[in-house]
Amino acid sequence: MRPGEARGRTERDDAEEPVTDTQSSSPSLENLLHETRTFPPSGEFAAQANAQPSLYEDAAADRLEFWARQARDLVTWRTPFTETLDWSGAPVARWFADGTLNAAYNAVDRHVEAGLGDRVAIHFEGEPGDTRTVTYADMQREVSRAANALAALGVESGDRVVIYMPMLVESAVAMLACARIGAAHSVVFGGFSADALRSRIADAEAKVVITADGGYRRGAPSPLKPAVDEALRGEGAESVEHVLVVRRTEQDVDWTEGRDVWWHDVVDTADDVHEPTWVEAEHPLFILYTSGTTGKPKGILHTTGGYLTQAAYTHKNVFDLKPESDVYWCSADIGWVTGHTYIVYGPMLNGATQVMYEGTPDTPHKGRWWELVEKYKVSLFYTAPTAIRACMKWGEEIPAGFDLSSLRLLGSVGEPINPEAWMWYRRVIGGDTTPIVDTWWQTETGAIMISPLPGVTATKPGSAQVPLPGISADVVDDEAKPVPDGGGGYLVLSEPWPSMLRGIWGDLQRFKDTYWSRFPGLYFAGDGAKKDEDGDIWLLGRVDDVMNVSGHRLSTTEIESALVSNDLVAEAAVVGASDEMSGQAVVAFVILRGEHADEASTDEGSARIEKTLRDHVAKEIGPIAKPRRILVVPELPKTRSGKIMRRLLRDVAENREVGDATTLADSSVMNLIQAGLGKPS
Ligand code: 6R9
Repeated sequence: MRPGEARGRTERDDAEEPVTDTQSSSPSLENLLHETRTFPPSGEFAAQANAQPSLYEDAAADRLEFWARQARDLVTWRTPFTETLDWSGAPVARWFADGTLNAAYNAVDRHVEAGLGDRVAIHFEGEPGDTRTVTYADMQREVSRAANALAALGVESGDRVVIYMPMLVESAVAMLACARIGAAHSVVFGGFSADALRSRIADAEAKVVITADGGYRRGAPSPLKPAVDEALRGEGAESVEHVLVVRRTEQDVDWTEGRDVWWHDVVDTADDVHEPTWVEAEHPLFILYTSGTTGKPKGILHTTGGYLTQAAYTHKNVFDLKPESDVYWCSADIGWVTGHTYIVYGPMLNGATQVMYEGTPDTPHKGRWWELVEKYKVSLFYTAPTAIRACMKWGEEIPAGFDLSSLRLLGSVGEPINPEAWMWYRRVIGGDTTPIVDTWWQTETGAIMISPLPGVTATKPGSAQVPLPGISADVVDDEAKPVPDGGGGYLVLSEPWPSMLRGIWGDLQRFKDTYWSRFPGLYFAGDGAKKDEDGDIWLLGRVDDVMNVSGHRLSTTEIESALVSNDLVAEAAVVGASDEMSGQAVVAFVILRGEHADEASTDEGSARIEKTLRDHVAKEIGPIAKPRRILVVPELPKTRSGKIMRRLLRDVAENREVGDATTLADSSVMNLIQAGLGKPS
């Protein structure tokens, strides 16, 4: 198991995990909803907190005025806006639309202009132990050089640049340099395969790809550039004119003359002064691809003014950031939205000092994270439940060996955090005192939406609790009616918010269909939720065909199509089975093509098939998507209309008695499946 940044890290990892044979030990929903422990803020914390109860009152009194005030207070505008929200083109919102600004100027330059140039922006720690300290003045020079270099490579405002990088200072610099010249960045997680990279490059029609020779993972250099070369050899990536390569590991790389350029050749030599391109508030800032319910990833589009406003507002209030004294660390990878909003934009907009760490939490030892907390005196720490659960497994004596007393607030994101993990996090990492903020949000929402406010909310283990001031969220039933306290249903967002997605790149209809058609006028998040007797919201996981493995979104359909693209497979069905460590684990049921069916009859043959298919999925999508188990079956359970009944397969995968199978077209199928797997039907 490789726990990792806030979005987990298992995907870069090929480590086999033991098959979980027992039923998930996670507490049942009923247990969750009877959670009675609460932790009111200490008087001391409340007195110094950025967030005060009046924030809720202000937002309730006039929501739009509230957001306009945040936008004016937290963001510097080149041209002030006069209109807060234009919802006439719903569901595509326009926030602060007649204002102009620049994201990189806001994240970097204005701090230097305010005399804070010597403040550390990033304490970088490489996995091998190399370090680099970057001040805001350094950032300004570096981002300006990179912006000049990109412009010299022909990148213009409105173009797209794909960034495929390890966790390096240059990754943040690259993102900000794009923003500085008005180009949209599209970061593709470094653990994704060449094929996944190619389809994203093609969809975004990127002009430049920024990458590195490699990065350090688990004590060894891990190459990246070869995947870019492979991606660009395939069809669909013709838009790419240049590949800009950061030297990190000094591994040998293939070089395409005229196309490939070294970062140190063109960025380090560029002018360190650059006038930002002032853009309209609705100018695209980035596209980030995420799994949907179909096989094709969605390019989630975010624009500038509203996104920056909510990034800064949430980072300031949810993490209680005091930029003069705090050291903040979000363990996410910049390949995920958490890394965008809570490493690059939120913290830097607020002038924070942060830690950025390249590697894995257990290299060279399982106390590496806590060693870094001690070394940099980290005070605010943000990670994912999957990482917390891994640390629980490693044992509390490991964090106990380090001085964690600098920590004053802990955050969680990516999946529901079970109360046990929440309590462990607070007690072992937080010294029994730190508030814990369990933050619910999505790539699509751009920034945190539901979370306790530290210093204000009495926290409750396992619940994300309340919409932030300015956010309208609710839980509704099938008829879109809000459920009463104690009831369950679907999580919806009922009013537009500044950092909301502005669409799916190139596919307005899919944007409308995916989020706005289930409940007209309401944004459907795809998550099931309950309201407890206090009205607090509990997230219960996805209700669509999206799985959450170690906090990563994976689509069942995407993995199914990867499996079927292999010659061995006739048909495949994928389910997310609950798993103690990773939340969910990918379990695939496959029907082999006739000529291969016999091969699976021996243990050796089925092991070989399983390995071939797991490797195939890793190649098609990335190691994160590798099924934990592959079960060869003679049939798949289908309804009369031909829909696979994944619910029944989930029962099998979780070793439960199979539920109601009466709507199956052929009721004997489940018996056949069970018999083939050696289980009593
Ligand atoms: C930020 C991020 C979004 C999905 C979301 C939900 C799950 C995220 C959560 C949570 C329960 C939390 N999720 N945070 N579930 N409690 N605090 O993770 O974005 O990768 O787009 O995933 O993650 O299911 O719908 P993204």
